[in-house]
Amino acid sequence: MILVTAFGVLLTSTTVIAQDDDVIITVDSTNLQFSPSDITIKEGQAVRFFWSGELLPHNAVSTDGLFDSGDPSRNVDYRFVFEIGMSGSYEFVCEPHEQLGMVGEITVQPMNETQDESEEKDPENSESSKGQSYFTSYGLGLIVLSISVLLLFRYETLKSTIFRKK
Ligand SMILES: [Cu+2]
Repeated sequence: MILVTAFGVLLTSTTVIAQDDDVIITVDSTNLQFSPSDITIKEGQAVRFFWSGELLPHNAVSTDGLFDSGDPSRNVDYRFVFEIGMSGSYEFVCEPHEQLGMVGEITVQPMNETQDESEEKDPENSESSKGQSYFTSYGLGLIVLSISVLLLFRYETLKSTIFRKK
């Protein structure tokens, strides 16, 4: 029972952490600006466009069509997750107020640099395995060569002993 409760608390707390990771973009007091308008996040993080009871209806639409909070509204709660592999820069606008400068930019950084390093290690590994197979075949050839030399040598000595007997 205690374990179940502890697990439940753990599960709840991780969910809360995931939501805490969200970056909330709202509308500032001028009613014509996103706040904050320029943000930097990491892959796997979500951006939440959130406002309620605004004076004017707004929306958030990325210029490349990746995300769209829908029709402009005084109440918006729209969450978009930037998955792994979606690093880059994304500009977004509020369609009714784009001309008034209600625009923003989301910069998504790669998850971590160590992942790239591990990917770089792969070709090295295949190269070393190629080198290994090269040495294996080279060694095998050397063994075959030494055996044939040994046989030839034995044949020669055998021949000479036969000749001596004659
Ligand atoms: Cu707007």
